[in-house]
This record gives sequence, structure tokens and C-alpha cells, in this order.
Amino acid sequence: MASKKVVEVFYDVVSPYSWLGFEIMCRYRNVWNIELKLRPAFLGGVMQGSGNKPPGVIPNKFQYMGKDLARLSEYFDVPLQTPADPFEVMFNKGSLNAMRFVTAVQEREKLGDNQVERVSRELWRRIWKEDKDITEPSSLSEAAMKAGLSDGEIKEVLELSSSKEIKDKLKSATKNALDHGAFGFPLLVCHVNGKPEVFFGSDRFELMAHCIGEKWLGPQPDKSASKL
Ligand code: GSH
Repeated sequence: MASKKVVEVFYDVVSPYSWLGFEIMCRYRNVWNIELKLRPAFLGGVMQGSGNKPPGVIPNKFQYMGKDLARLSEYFDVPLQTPADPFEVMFNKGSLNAMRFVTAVQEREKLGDNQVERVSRELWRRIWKEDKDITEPSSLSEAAMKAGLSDGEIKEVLELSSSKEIKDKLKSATKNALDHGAFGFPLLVCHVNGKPEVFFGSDRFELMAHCIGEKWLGPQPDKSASKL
């Protein structure tokens, strides 16, 4: 069998399109011959570093996004629900603490990306399904508890997440995304024959599959594979 291609997914839990991209890649991790690398990063830093503006600040795009996300939620089978005040959630409260927390989980975790995956999902579920806070330590703890971390682990991760080491690690992941040309998330970087092929968004999977020599089987590959 050919060696696995590495696919990195840069994401931030403030970004609903990142949730879709993240879930699809988690579903395809064992369908395609790939090694998936989860790359938690900070979308605010990508916006600032690239000089871009979030699509939500343009009124017509904001309106469109609401409809688009409702349709995508059904199509991808990801339980996305726009919070009552998306502006407050995305732009005032933001995700810096949450992404530092996820980065600390990744730093602490020794065996694979399992905890990072579960903690990230729980944070998305809070903000993009339950309309709950993700900025307070108690909110982060609750998400981590649901993801299966012990009280001791949560305490350790909370402490670690305010350290310089973790702040720098998140900055460096964000810079890494910017170095790949990021202007938004999700950003998927496929390493093909030693060369990075970069895709923006959760709507480029067909093209990405073509590029890495795999087949796109729709948003639920297990279901469609069982129908073959
Ligand atoms: N068409 C993309 C998709 O379907 O995934 C849109 C993704 C998207 O809008 N991502 C937001 C972003 O960073 C964050 S949730 N946008 C930057 C831009 O559109 O320039």
C-alpha cells in the first residue's frame, strides 16, 4: 500500500464551516489512506494577519450564511444551530481562550488526537448548537468533562492554557496557516509528493479527493460505502 498522505486541518471552534470540515475529515480518516493532523489555530489571528474580514460583517453574506448553514447542517448531518446573537458570540466574545485550551489539550495529550477531537467537538456543540459560553474557565471545564477528561486533567489543562508555552504554540499554528496562505477557516493542507496543496472551506472535498487520489463518497462515507 502506498504511504499515507498527510492532511492537516486548521480550524477554530468559533467557525461553523470549520465544524463541518472537521467532522468530514474525522469521518474520512479511516476511509482514505491518510494521516489526519488536527491543527487548532486562531481565526482572529488569520483574519488580522491576512487583512481579511469575516463574512459575517457583510450584511448580505451574513443573511446568506444563516440559510447556507441550515442547509449544510442537514446535508452533512452535523447539528449546527446559529446562536441567538451570532455577532456577540463570534466577534465580541471570540475564541482565544477556547483555542488556547484546545492547544493545551493537544500539548498534554501523548497518544494521538483523541482528546483534542472530543474537546473540540464539545466546544463546537456548546457554541454552535446549545448557544452556550466558551470563554469562561467553567465553560471550558464542562466541555472537557463531557469529552471524558478527568477533574485532574482539566485542572492541569486549564493551568497550562494560560502559559507562555501554549500562547506561543497557538500563535505558531496560526502563523503556520498564514504561511500556507490562509485567509479563513477551515484550511486543509494536503501533502502530496512533498508539496502542500491548500484548500479553503468545507466545500472542496471532491476536488481535494481528486488531488490526493481518493474518492469522495459524500458527507457520510460509511453509509454510502455500505450501500455499494
Ligand atoms: N465556502 C466556504 C465553505 O463552505 O466552507 C466558506 C467558509 C467560511 O466562510 N469560513 C469563514 C471564513 O473564514 C469562517 S466560518 N471566511 C473567510 C472568507 O470567506 O473570506
